[in-house]
Amino acid sequence: MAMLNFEKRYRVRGGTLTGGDLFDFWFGPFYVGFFGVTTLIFTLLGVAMIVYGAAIGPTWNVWQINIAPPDLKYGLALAPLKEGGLWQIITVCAIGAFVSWALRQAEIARKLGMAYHVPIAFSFAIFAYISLVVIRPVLMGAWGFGFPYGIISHLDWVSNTGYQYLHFHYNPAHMIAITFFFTNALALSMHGGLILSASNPPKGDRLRETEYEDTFFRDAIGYSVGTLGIHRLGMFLAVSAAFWSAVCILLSGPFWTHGWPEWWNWWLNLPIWR
Ligand code: UQ1
Repeated sequence: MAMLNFEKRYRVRGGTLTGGDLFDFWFGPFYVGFFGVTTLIFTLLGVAMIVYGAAIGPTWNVWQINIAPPDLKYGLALAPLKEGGLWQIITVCAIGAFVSWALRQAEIARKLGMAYHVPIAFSFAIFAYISLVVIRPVLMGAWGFGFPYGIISHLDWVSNTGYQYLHFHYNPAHMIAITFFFTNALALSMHGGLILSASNPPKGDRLRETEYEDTFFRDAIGYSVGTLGIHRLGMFLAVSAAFWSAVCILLSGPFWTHGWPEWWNWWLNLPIWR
């Protein structure tokens, strides 16, 4: 791939978080960096363990392949490889790869003199994953509370875990998370639609400037959040969706063991009804 003419200007040494000049170069269009190498190592190792887990399992059907966490009897100890040990290694590799990727994003941002919004946003997704496979299992005393790695099996885990709390939709943090996910989709569809409608005109027609975007929403709802504001709103909504997802599962078990519908009894128990 030909290097874009402006790339040369931005391909500068330095800005690395560790390792100095080690791996401070590009491979084709990709920045390598220390954390590019660690991402690659963790990913290759993790994928190899997944393939090994599939190979010693009963099926090659991609929907049914399942690598389960250790039995609850192992608590927070290391388990034998074929009894959840693979799951533990894969989890370490996944976290290593995700964190490496975030740090690589941070190094690229530093090189370009940009702020850290991208790695910060990504870190919320990492936090949500770590909540499921590390923080909640540790709080509950066993790695067996982590979710299994498999397409169908992780869906079954979500369903089973939900039913353990009778009706997960009564979890207030789950309600907040869903509201953020839906509002995020609404905001992105409005933003994507607005930008395309103004800046991607049919052949022969002219492009409409930013003022048109503001005016559209002022005409429609009397308010425009602004061209910078919509991106602040977008990041807030997306990051909040991931954050409250993590909160809703961390509450379930470590801090609330009954059915979630029961949680709402606080309302019926208010002294104002007596
Ligand atoms: C908006 O007001 C705006 O500013 C002009 C955008 O920037 C291009 C947008 O993308 C959107 C979607 C809006 C409208 C959003 C709200 C919350 C009023």
